[in-house]
Parts: sequence; C-alpha cells; structure tokens
Amino acid sequence: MNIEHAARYLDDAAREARAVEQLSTSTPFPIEDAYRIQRASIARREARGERTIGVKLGFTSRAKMIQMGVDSLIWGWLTDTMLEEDGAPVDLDRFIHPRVEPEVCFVTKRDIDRPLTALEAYAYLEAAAPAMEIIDSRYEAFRFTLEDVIADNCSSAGLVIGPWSRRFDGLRNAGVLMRFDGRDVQIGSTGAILGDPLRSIVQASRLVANAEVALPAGSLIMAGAATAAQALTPGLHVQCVIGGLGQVEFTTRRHG
Ligand code: OOG
Ligand code: MG
Repeated sequence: MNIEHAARYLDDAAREARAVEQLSTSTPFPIEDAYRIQRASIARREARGERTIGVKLGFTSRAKMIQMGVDSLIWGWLTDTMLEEDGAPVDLDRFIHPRVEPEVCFVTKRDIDRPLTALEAYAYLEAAAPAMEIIDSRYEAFRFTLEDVIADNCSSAGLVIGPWSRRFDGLRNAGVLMRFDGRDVQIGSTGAILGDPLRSIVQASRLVANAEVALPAGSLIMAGAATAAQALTPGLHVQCVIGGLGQVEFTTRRHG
C-alpha cells in the first residue's frame, strides 16, 4: 500500500464529496498502515491551513459496532473546519451520505502525553457537553472494513457541541435522546459508551501515547456515539438531549 497515494485518494474524495471504492478491495493492508494513511491525510489538511482540535473515538458502543459490523475501538482526528455552530444551519452539500449520532464531548485542561488511569482522568477534564457527530464515510454505500474506516479518519466530517458544564456526576448513566423534527429517532444512555463516557479519556490517552503524540490542554475528545447513527436529509431540525448536560441542535439544508 502506498501511504501517500491512499491518503490523497481519500482526501480528494472528501473534498469533492465523491464516494470511492474501499482501499482494501484492491489491496488488503494492516491496521498500522491504516493509521499511517489517516495521519498522512490529516497532514494534507494541515498543509491547507486546517488545525487539529482534538480526537474522536469510534465504536465505543455496541449499538455502533452492530450497525457497522465492526468490533474494535478506533480513533481519528478532529479539525477546526469540522466544527458547526450550535443552533445553526449545516450545509449538506459538502457531504456524500451524511449521518448523525449523539455523543458526549469533553475538553481537556492539561496536556495528555501518557496513558491515564480512570482515577486520573477526571483531573484532566475542563468540561463536558452534549454533542452530535456528523459522519460521512468516503466509501460507496457507507461500507468498509476496520482498516478502511481507520484510513478514512473514522468517517469524521462534522461536529456540533452544546453548552459546556462541569456536571460529570450523572454522566455514567444519563438519558440520550436524538430527535428529527421533534420526533424521537434514537433513544439510549451514556452508559452505552464504554460503560461510562469518562472511560473515553482513558482510552484516548492510551491511543495517543501509543501513537507517540500528545494532546495539548484545550483539546476536544468525542467519546463515541451512544446509539446507532441516523441518515441526514435536507430540511431537518436535529436535536440531541442528554440528561444533566442539556441539549444541542442544528438544522440541515442543501443548496446544490
Ligand atoms: C465510523 C465512526 C464511528 C462512533 O461514534 O462510533 C463513530 C462510522 O460509523 O462510520 O464515530
Ligand atoms: Mg462518532
């Protein structure tokens, strides 16, 4: 597998909002190469002026593993151009086949440069917020192998973050509700995320330490979806409510 070539293939597909064939169809490749391709595609974004703002975890809940047929935890990078404003309209034109999923987002207050224990994790957190991730696989039919999805920066495409708070207490088992136009489309619990979304900090610290990178204070950590993802269409009002944390919302539109 040519890492640079693969990174460009996926980066171009994302920029042109064009679905492409899975990389593994022509050449099977190992997980280590998948993370190298991911890293090279982020380097391309950085060369264009994008800034990394944190990391996301994927497949931290059974609901997501079952929906996508993948059973290992994965991680990818978030950049500043992925951020959408709470309450604002999101343009679907730049996506291929976007889906949305309810998540908890954390922001750190200290640099993370080594694996943390569950007891330590709390002291590294500034705040938590209700959030939604917009995922958009660059692969045809939203289908992929574990290696393919990692290479594709774990389908990262957008995120919307609600109000920050320091109410971590109830997070272990808070109700999660996602609504389209006022209708419930996904119902779950934050406990579905690794048994407790705070564990995502421990996992993220291990993963970045393994990759020999550090997460600076002020980084975002998206804990992973609590429920399955839901396909987005234009003209929707999308809302996510998390018990104790509050709510976050956006609308969708299409120009093209
Ligand atoms: C991969 C990303 C998974 C999550 O929260 O589990 C993910 C995908 O489902 O396309 O973001
Ligand atoms: Mg996600």
